[in-house]
Amino acid sequence: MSPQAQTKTDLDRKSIPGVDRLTIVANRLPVRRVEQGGRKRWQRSPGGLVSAVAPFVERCHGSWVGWPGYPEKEGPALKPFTHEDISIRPVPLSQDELDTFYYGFSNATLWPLYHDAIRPPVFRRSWWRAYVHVNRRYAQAAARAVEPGDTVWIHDYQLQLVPSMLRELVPKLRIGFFLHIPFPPEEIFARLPWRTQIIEGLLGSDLIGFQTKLGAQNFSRAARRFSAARGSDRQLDFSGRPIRVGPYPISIDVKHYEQLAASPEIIKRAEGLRDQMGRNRRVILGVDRLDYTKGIDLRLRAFRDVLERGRLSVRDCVFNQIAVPSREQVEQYQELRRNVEEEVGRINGEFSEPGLPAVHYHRRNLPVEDLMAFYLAADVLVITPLRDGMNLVAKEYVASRLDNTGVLVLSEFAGAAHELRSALLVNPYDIDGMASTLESAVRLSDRDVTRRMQAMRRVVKRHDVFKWADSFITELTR
Ligand code: GDG
Repeated sequence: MSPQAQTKTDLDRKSIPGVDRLTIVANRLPVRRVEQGGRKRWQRSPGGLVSAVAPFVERCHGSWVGWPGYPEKEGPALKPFTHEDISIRPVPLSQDELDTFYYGFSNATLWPLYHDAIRPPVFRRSWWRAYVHVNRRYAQAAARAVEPGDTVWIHDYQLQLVPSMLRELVPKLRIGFFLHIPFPPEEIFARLPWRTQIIEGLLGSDLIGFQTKLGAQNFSRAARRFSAARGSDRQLDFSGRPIRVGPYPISIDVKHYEQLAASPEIIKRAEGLRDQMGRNRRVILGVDRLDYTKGIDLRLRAFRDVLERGRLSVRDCVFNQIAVPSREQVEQYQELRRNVEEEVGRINGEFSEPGLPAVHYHRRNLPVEDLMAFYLAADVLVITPLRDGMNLVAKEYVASRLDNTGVLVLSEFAGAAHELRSALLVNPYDIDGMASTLESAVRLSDRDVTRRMQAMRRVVKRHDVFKWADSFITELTR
């Protein structure tokens, strides 16, 4: 049975009480346009959100409102269409809207602000106006897709004004909102010139979900301070309506990753990687979007430290960094790329030996089969974000380690650290601490490795992405 067929069968056994029709509103549609043999067609997009949520929407014959993934061109607008039982409602965005709403306000204002202001957020009034305008367009597209009494689930930081805008357009809706990134502490959120509007936008929901308890608390506190909302960390009252707030940690399609990990083709690719990198060397792996929140530069700095002090050598280990290009139009991302590439060059220049590079740097988006082969080939996965909503890579690595081998080094500032307590937890700002932990990870006894991985696999298997979506929708429709 194919992974997808298996997943569908499992889901068909469940039902969603009280949900006849579900509409998802997200920045992107669940489909992307691909060209095959000179013909363009739509294909289901990969990724956790789509694989978790799409099966629910299919069963309800629901709709998905989002951007199709390319700038609007001159000519007739893309009309709604149906793809695999989901009614697709495209929201076209012009290049100018992408520059101001998406790269500007979403990714140069909100993204850094919500990640502890690791980079200074840029506050520009024209970007804010574009954010309001584009959020209204999403709300209008959603309003056209729904009927009174429907359930709507809105996703992420790009669309925080949509809950209240949509409620104004269609009052009798059940509206849920889920934030995939952290919600910052009150004193950081306080800097945002439009903090009250953002809070009031979110308060249009009936249920607001966050990755962690801390995120939920931060939001409730900010809501009480910057709006007229009153109540506790779990329930607020605003405009005469109750709004529930809580943690709903996202997860992955565990069975899908387990099936990929058992595939002979992927096992063969992993063996090939091991042969190429040297059977006697421990393989250390990092996998991230090339984003300054992910701590790639600090992790490489710690690896250099380990080599400099002679605690490990290129004969003992090799570091692989997969860095997926991301938001390259934003200046802070260009700067990060320069820093990372300089550090890789420096480490290789100082420590590589003929046939034994210290770091392999892959700046590309790999096919999922190749990514899985890296997961299987890696003795140690190093995930060291300075702040991360959850981090699905950590969970995917754990799901793919069917034989309970593999060590996870994980930042305590990733949402995943609240669940994966048996990882080797690190503070990514502490270079000495990270260097020692890297060394321990490479030298950890087999017994310890197995014990830790078994514990983490239990956690990940118990709470997969379907449980996540189910628990949110169940609470929303309660
Ligand atoms: C945001 C939040 C939260 C990575 N490299 C390749 C590749 N990937 C896939 C991974 C994983 C996904 O990308 C990355 O997910 P993360 O969760 O690690 O990070 P963000 O993109 O920052 O996601 C995060 C998430 O939303 C969900 O709520 O966990 O905290 O920041 O699935 O496998 N996939 C392929 N090739 C690659 O080279 N095919």
